[in-house]
Amino acid sequence: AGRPYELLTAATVPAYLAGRPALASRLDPALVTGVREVGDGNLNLVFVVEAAGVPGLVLKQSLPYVRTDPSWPMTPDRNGFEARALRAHGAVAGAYVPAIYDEDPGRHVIAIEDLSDHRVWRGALNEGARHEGAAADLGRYVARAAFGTSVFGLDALEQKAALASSVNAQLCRITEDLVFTEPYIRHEHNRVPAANEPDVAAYAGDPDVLAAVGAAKLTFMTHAEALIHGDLHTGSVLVRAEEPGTPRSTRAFDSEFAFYGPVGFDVGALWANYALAAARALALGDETHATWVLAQADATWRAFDTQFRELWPGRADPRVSGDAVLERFLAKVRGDAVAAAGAKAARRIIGFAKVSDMETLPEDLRAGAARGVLTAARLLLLEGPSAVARPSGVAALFDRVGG
Ligand code: SR1
Ligand code: MG
Repeated sequence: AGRPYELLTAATVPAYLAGRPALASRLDPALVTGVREVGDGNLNLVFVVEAAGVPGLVLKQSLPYVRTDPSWPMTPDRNGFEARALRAHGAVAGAYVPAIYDEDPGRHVIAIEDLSDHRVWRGALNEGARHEGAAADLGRYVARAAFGTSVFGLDALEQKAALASSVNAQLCRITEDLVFTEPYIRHEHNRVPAANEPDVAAYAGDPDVLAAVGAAKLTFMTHAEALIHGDLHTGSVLVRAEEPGTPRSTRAFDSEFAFYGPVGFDVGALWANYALAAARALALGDETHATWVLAQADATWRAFDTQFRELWPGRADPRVSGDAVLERFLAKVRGDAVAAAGAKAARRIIGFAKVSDMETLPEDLRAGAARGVLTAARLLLLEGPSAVARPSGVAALFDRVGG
């Protein structure tokens, strides 16, 4: 067990601010008008600090256990990884992440930019809202973070030092278990409505699915390409639509799972969550929204591809890394993304961490939506290479699922 530390409450936050010089100089504790605890994820405490006449800020504190299951211990050091990722991604993709103001390793607190004028994308998608440009922004975010933290953007010695200090073993273990293992074995974390039990048995019992998931797990565990976000679902994205006088903004937050891993894992996480949002919309009979959501898969990919190609001429070591290397790398990312998308979609149906896209559907619609997601996951895992060759990628697969 780690050293005990004091958890914050809304009442103790102003005194905490006063004791942190980096924060007190930014936000005078006397100006604080309110503190709200808004954490709705599986892991952390999140406090929005509001102030009179000056920008507020957000404090995020790691609990030493899983918030949604306090009997499950979890290293609070994880927000050190988040701090490192916010700084590294902020340096190369600053438009797409919250600014970080302070890191307190003793109490496992980070202070970040208040983005209360944004909303969590998952909730917006669930309501049928369409944030144009967000999917492309995320493609650019993944590309800039991937290029800038890899051997393409860093000197080889610098990149190895960054990699060594970003080994996030305990959080990676969670993904290895929850995404790539538990849905395929009998496990107490798994929870499936009775109506979907045959669907899950067919999916998880298919040896081809298992082989594809095993290969994707190996990729996740061994391909240290770049400092990736590591948990880039739509609940880890804040969006603000463009309005007169206010530009569009898209920010990836909650990067505590960041580590040097396969770039395709981040792209695939987005695709999986578009699939979940689309399955919800289809279940509710909103084909227009489902079609829009699925089109976001191509939007993310095209923006990723374009941004990465734009960065390529600036690569650190072009001596033997010509354009053929670029083409091979992009094809690999796409293949890895398809497999990751399959695994990430299925885990939300079978495993520990469910998503509101499915959970807030009326009971009678949930089983059909979950079945659709599993069918899509299977197609993604089994038809990976041929699926990615098709121009409309994931959307084509969903056309088949829908039809
Ligand atoms: C115990 S953590 C469960 C999940 O929450 C995070 O958002 C990750 O997706 C993780 O797998
Ligand atoms: Mg999270």
